[in-house]
Amino acid sequence: MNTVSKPTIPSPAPRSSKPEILAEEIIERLTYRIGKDAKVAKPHDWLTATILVIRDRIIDKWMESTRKVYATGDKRVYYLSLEFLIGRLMRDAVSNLGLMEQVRDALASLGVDVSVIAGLEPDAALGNGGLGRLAACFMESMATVDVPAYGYGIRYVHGLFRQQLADGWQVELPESWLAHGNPWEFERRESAYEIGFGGTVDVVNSPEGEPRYVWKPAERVIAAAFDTPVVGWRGKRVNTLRLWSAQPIDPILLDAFNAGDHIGALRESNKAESLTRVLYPADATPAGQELRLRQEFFFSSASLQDILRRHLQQYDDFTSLPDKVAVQLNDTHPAVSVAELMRLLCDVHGLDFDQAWDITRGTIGYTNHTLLPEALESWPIPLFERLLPRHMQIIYAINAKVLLEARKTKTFSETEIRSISLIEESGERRVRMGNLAFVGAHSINGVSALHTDLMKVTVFADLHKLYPDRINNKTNGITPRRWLQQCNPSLTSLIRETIGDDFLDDAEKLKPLDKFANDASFQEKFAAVKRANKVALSNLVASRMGIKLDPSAMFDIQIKRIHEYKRQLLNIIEAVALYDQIRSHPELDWVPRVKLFAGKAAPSYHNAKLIIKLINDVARTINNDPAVRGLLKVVFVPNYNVSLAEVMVPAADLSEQISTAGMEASGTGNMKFALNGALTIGTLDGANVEMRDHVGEDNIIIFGLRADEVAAARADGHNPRAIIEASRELSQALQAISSGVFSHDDRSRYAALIEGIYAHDWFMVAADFDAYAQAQRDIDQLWTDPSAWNKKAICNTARMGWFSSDRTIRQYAKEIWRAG
Ligand code: HBZ
Repeated sequence: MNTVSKPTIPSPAPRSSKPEILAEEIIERLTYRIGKDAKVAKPHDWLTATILVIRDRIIDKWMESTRKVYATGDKRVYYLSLEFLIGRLMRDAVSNLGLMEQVRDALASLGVDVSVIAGLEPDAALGNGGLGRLAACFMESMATVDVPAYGYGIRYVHGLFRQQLADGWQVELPESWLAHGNPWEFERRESAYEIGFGGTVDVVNSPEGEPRYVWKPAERVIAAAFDTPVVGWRGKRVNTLRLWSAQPIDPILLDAFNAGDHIGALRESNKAESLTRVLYPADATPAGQELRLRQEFFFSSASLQDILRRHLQQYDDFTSLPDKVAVQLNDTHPAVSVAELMRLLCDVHGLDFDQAWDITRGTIGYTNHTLLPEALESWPIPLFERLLPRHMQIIYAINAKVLLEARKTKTFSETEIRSISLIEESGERRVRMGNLAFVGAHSINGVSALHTDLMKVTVFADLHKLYPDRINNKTNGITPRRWLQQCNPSLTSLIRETIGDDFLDDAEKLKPLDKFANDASFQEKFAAVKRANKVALSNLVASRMGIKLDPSAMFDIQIKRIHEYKRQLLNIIEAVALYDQIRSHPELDWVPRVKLFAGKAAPSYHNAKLIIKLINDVARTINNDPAVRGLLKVVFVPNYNVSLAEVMVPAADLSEQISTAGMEASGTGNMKFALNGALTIGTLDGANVEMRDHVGEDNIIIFGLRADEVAAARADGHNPRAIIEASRELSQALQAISSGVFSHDDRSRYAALIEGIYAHDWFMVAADFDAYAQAQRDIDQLWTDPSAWNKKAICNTARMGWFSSDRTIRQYAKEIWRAG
């Protein structure tokens, strides 16, 4: 027996947060890690050195957090998401550690301006829109409310494309966030797993006579882990975002190379690496391509293997899995996890099917983010079978079990049974990933109250009838650290001076601000902050686009992905109508407005790209028309991303949340604007409904058809032509656009787009136009009374605390995960 005792290894001394020490360490990193002399260091070198110093302050807490969960045996939460739209991390980390001033002073003592280097940090855009940003807010909130959690995703080499405008058209350029390296991440060479694709399934008899299935994949790649620490507010807990990168098993085929086939020698390597090279840029329609299914399985399998390994390291077997592990699926993108967890438990770890099924369902939860039937993922059976033959068998077995259960109740018609099935049988046979996620989860949640109610009567009506206690609601939230404290430091200071610091730890403690809504001197200060934020945005627009904005005009902002259901088209048609009125009635007192838009269109979404072009065509015409006298400006700010949102959100007077009712699952931009004191013009859709309940109906401007009315109009054959003819303003605006008033170079450019409104008006643009235009004029009226406006704006900030993602995460932890 080895009797040599292990030496006690001392822990490193805690790091100082004194500016002098920080400065010393920055120089140290610059010299010894980056290999640069301070005299020749470039701004990027200073950024990297600074991040390395900050990172050290996170690591102690990170290790402490990991040790704690081992010691306590607390349940761990795993958030599986194909997207994490994290944006920049430095300000977030420094602010949550409470080191803002110290880092600024340290850099200043070295002659470096923190805001300059902070602006160089790439904006990590590993996501498309709301779903990816929600995952990022959740990561920060899980650390803040002390839930031991891991985010699992893909380390895309290229995130969401950069958007440029060429003559008003969207052009996509590659984005390379890793070009200067990524000082936040740690590569974990020890955490690598094999991921298989294709091949065959062998059946062998176990000694007990049970058949055992052995999947023999034809292809294999390695999933390698890269970890990024995520710091919660006040540095309480540090969780891990673990992103997987695909690597070849053999980096180079030496035989081929030696035989002179230099390209062929790298074929395997290229193929593996292409798996995690780029994020699919579609945000509503499923990509439907083989590479996408490969990405989905790749990260699901790697994550589950990692989870099971960690569990076995601490516990004897998998019976305790549902008590110790919660896996949350962010939409259906990781839904293949249901079949993969079954495979790992049965085929690899030898559990029997029924036991594995109870464990799987006890462990997995599924969040749905859309009701649009065309947006629900499904995969053609031949493709699925070829890529994942064993998973296909498991899905058939699950399906048989579920359908038997349904039939046994004798309450389902054949039509209902067909809608419950995991297999779409009409037309091309396909695997329905939404149904797979539903049956494999103990909890299925929607992301706003309205969305959850609609789930029960639309997409999942029959599954809900079979499993009536599984659907639940978890209204989305946003992290108030990034979306108030960091993006709006002046408003944060003003609030602290006024009601103290409690709201920093609990956003619902913004409530006392309500008492100042009528206070003239507070109103003035609140308005001064808003104005300063508008000046900052104006400066950005001037420097990026050469357009001058008047900060005393109303800033009316719509920023989000470009989509017909989000109705940027309604907004721009109303701008055209207003333009027409300003020209016809120059004698009236028009309220000066700047209409700002930003957002990306999926590269293959023709109408969305056309809407961008239309906004730019209208902008050119209006902004150059002297008859408008600057009363109306339209600006499309290119390349919308998290960092741009952080400047635009605090600068908004009016927030446009105008989706066709019933189509926006929740929205989260709506919450960011209202928290920062913008008034919302919106439909009763998604979380707008609950925002109205919280801020009060006097403090939000609601217009248009409700979800049930939209459904009824669609069912009863809505007649847009009649509606258009009855509205002079609308018909003139549509006529102008479709006849080429804004597109002299191609007069028919918008004919088909506008014809869609006349022909079917699926998105209820015509149906809601008059109500929208009227609401805008009411808003103009309100603007002329600054005190009334400011009062409402203040009430919004005071009453939006409930929409903190801390509240959302606490609800997930208590009601779904039973963790934390
Ligand atoms: O998820 C959004 C919803 O549209 C929005 O209402 C909600 O607030 C948000 C968070 O719950 N959905 C998305 O952002 N969806 C995607 O980005 C997406 C990405 C890839 C897909 C499909 C959808 O294949």
